[in-house]
Amino acid sequence: MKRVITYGTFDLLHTGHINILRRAKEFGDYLIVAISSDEFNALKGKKAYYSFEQRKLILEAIRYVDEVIPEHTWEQKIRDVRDYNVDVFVMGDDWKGKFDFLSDMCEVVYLPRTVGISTTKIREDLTKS
Ligand code: C2G
Repeated sequence: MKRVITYGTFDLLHTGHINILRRAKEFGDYLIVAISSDEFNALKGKKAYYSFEQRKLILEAIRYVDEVIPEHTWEQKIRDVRDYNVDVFVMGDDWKGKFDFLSDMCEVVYLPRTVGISTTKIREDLTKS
């Protein structure tokens, strides 16, 4: 059982999120998604439209996702990789290089972002329309 993990806010779910979740799952058999708590989002300077509980419910309904856990801090990744026996850590390439410190514990993969879509763009387009 090859175990994959990825992290994110996953607010206002869109095809960019679905693409990375589908592709992350292709690296193994079991995909864990650590979604940012509302408090951690504030640390990231983000205010999600959907609460943590709502984003968790939505992520758990996605066929590629096997388990959803909370992301509370930047530092928890090392512990998560260990405690969840993670084989592959996957993130979009806007994070390229930022998590290479995990490479002595698991495979670290950065995948190209889906161009032209983001939660920010959705918000902006909705505001304009
Ligand atoms: N993503 C993507 N294509 C997009 C938008 C997002 O591939 N058009 C990917 C991002 O690269 C990330 C994941 O989807 O891997 C989740 O994106 P966000 O919800 O914006 O998460 P982020 O704020 O990048 O949080 O500790 C890591 C952080 O929690 C990551």
